[in-house]
Amino acid sequence: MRNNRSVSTSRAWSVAGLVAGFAGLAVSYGLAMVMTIRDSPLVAVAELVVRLTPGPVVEFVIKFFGSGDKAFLLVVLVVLSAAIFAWTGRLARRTRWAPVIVYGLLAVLGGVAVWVQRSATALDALPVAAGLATWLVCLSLLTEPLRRHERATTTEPGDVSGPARTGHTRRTFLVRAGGMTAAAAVLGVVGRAVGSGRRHVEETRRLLRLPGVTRPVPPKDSRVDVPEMTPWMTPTDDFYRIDTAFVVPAIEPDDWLLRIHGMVDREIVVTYQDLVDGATTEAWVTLNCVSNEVGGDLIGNAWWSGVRIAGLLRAAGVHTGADAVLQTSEDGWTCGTPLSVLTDDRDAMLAVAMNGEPLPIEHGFPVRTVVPGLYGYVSACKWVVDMKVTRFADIEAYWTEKGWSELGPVKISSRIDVPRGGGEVAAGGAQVAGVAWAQHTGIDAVEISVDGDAWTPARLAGVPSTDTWVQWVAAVDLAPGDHTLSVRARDADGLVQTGEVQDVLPDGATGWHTIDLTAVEPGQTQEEDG
Ligand SMILES: Nc1nc2c(c(=O)[nH]1)N[C@H]1C(S)=C(S)[C@@H](COP(=O)(O)O)O[C@H]1N2
Ligand SMILES: [Mo]
Repeated sequence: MRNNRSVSTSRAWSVAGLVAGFAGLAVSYGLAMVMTIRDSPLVAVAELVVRLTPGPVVEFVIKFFGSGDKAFLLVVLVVLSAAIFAWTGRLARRTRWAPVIVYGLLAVLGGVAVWVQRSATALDALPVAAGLATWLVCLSLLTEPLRRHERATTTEPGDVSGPARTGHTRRTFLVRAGGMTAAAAVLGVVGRAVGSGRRHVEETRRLLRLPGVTRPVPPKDSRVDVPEMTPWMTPTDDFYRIDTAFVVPAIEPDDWLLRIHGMVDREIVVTYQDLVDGATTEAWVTLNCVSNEVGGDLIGNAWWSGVRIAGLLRAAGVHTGADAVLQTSEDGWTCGTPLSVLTDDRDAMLAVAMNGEPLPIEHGFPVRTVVPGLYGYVSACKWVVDMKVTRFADIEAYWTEKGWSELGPVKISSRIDVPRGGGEVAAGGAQVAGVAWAQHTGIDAVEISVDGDAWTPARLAGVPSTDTWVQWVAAVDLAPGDHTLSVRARDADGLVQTGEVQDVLPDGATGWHTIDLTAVEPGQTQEEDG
């Protein structure tokens, strides 16, 4: 009997800790939403964890859980928080001050995480402070009836008031815990609804008209006519997405400013209207990620519209001796881009549109950088708000801190898209098709090899410039049985894609994309089925 009661009471203390903890989190989240602060404390902590995680571990996690899928880390943090909250509840049973210290430490962690974000101001600490206050008040409101209950159940035998009093304290506890849980849930939901920062930006974006931006019209000869072949222009919805933001920045175009400073004669501040009014540059550019493995799909080709960065840098007057531009995004991500690629004749631009529409929020709305010929991690800054002309010797950027290479020129590569690897094809003549890329150098030839035999040339489709991928197609003859197909490309400088296998770290994967397939006699698959 006594045992039972103490178990259930210890559970009640855990519940007190849990309810108080989540009420605190809900208040900080709701307030962050209402104040349209992108980083609620939990999100800020998640981003801080990723920032402090070594490169190879991040790479492994991306590989294991899929890029872009960050929900996993948030779930881990919520579960971890729940465990800590419950534990503080049980701590409160023994000492009143221990949970205060634990909560204080957690609040400091949340505060620091919010603080390290570039755009954080003193106001951004308010949600954390309010969360902490809520936490402490809720915990004391919940533990107070529990303390009374414990005193009541340990009174001397014969004290008749005991049972009545414990019934009363239990009710008080349940009513308070239930009320707090409901209030926390309502707060979270209301905060999300009221703090519609993102929805408002979504609406602004929908109504934007960009006069200089034209519709994408892929060159007629850019596609090989093969069923199931990847489109040459990647539809915006299918375009790969990579970033470190757990909640993407929602920036009103009217609030957006880009500061160009550092080793320049005069600092420049660019507004969104400046870009809309400026001379529009439009180009097809294939963007790819350094983390794209051989045969991978972290690559896409789009029609970008924007303003050339070279002109802006010229207006700022770059000092001799500078060799890099440190770009910073609204969410505090950074990359170091060679000054040379931003000032030469390529279409390095501040893009405002993708495939003829204002940039999607996930792809950097309202403004991002696009630089042909470089991996995204050293050039394609989304939500860009700051460009500092500087020297590579003086800077570190988000991914170089984690062990990725300082320079990230795209490596020549090629991929087989049709047929898909691992499947069956009809024996006899077959069409093999795919893409190859060496942005800003250009692809001169693509060759394929069946079962390691001689390399035979594929036919190349057309391209508007050297800055996009090129589609290729080849006819092969496959005898019944298992086969492997490999592809390699040669660039306009005569460089042949190496077969030497290298991992994506530190500067991009190498090796030939190779697929396995089985050629079957016509009718054979049906026989197997029957
Ligand atoms: N602000 C910000 N910009 C960023 C990143 C990021 O994490 N944050 N990731 C970069 C990387 S690694 C790549 S490959 C490209 C991907 O751009 P996309 O998501 O539009 O395809 O964005 C780059 N720009
Ligand atoms: Mo990337």
